[in-house]
Amino acid sequence: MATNRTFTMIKPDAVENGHIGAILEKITAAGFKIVAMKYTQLSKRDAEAFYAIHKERPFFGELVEFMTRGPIVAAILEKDNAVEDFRTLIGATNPDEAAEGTIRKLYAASIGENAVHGSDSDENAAIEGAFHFSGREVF
Ligand code: RTP
Ligand code: MG
Repeated sequence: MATNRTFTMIKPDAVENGHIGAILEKITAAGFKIVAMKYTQLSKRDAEAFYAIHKERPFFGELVEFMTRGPIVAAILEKDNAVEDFRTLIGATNPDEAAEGTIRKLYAASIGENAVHGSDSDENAAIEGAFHFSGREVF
């Protein structure tokens, strides 16, 4: 995957609350092109693997429980400086600390249930995109 891509998930809380359309609108209005997208649900095994880096953290069990409780939207997004610009668009992990107008400020309820995921590096964007999509699902 090229380094002008990032990976996102619209998390179960935002899906449950009916925010898929509004979040996709914010993403495309900010200049991101959707190059892959699916509506899916993570198994416990998927979530444990996806978030393996956090497995020693106290919130790991809660995180896996949350991320598997309902469907998500997974997508690969393309834009210059995608990883950094997307992290700016979604805002801080804790919505109380997120800047006005960011997706987490608008749609997240708590640090745990925070509406969206954004890759934190080009390397992880490639790993996370490949976790969810095969080559022929990326356009
Ligand atoms: P993400 O990976 O989902 O884009 O979020 P992030 O980089 O802003 O935050 P990260 O540190 O990678 O944490 C991953 C996800 O774990 C949950 N979390 N819960 N209860 C807590 O203190 C806590 N801290 C993190 C959140 O869902 C966070 O997005
Ligand atoms: Mg992260």
